[in-house]
Amino acid sequence: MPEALNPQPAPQPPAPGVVRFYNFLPRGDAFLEDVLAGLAGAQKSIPPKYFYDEHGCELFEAICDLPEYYLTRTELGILRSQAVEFAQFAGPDVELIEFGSGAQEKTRVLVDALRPSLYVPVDIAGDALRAASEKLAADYPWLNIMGICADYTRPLALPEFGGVPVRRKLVFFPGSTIGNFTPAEALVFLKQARKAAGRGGILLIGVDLKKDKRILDAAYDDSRGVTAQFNLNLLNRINRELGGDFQLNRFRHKAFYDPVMGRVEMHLESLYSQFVHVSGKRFDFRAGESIHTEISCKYSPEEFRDMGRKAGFSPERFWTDSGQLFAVHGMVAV
Ligand code: AVI
Repeated sequence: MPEALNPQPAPQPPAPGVVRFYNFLPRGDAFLEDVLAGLAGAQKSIPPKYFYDEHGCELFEAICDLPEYYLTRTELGILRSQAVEFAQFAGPDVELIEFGSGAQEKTRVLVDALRPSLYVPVDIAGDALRAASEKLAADYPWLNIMGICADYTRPLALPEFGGVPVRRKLVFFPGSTIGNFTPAEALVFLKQARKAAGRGGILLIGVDLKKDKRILDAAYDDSRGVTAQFNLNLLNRINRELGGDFQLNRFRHKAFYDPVMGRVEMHLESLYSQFVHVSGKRFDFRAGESIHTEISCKYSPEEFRDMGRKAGFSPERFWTDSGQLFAVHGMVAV
């Protein structure tokens, strides 16, 4: 056969994606202010967002692999098995916004399924955000990425990326991180997510379900002590970054599910009567007194749908695993 005189041009590889980063972390030392204010309260407390220094991020990754910590693998299982449905639900030309993007393992499932026009990861841990986004860009060279280093528990206006087709925004908030807010804070966050999604946009959110106390107690106080290290690392971070003198062996990790409140509480309990300094200020502890470091609220499907409605969403889809341990809600902004 003679060769065709007018051969078709070879298919072109997709254009390379553009990767940009923005830093919206406030100047000044919010960490110091929050720690000093938290330790001065009647119930001492420190916000859980400060767990995530470099070592804290590594410890959290290790928690996600623990046999007792069912949340990550269960949610990943739901995402993998429903990826085609998510793509139908979202449609083409999606801007995928992810709050608390972390290691971006779950993101990859959505990027494969949705092939979004733009991916916008938002995370407080700037170095980890950059490293994970650069890895993602290497694996998906066509993907446009706009990384935002920010504290998304505060109001945040995302910059326009421009130049890419966007028909719909999809806000992805996996991992049941919503549980680390009080219900009142969660509602504020959901209203912000509603704004970020815009009318007709989608919220795809992972929410841990209420369940047997024994399963939850073990998930937050694992037999290898990784969650204990994660909790105690907060004191190390204070020592290093804020001139603290906590002695880690004088505190213990304490975590339990309170079925009445529907939440896990994590504390660092003082083993002795003692005092510590942070940035030159003295704080006294009674033996048994604790620093409250985290709540992890669990929601029944209906409780969470109600909260979504209050925030301006129409709850339309609900996916769970065979053991009904974890839920993924699909809600549309109205
Ligand atoms: C990030 N967040 C959803 C985790 C949780 O389950 O509340 C943090 C965590 N704390 C202890 N183990 C994991």
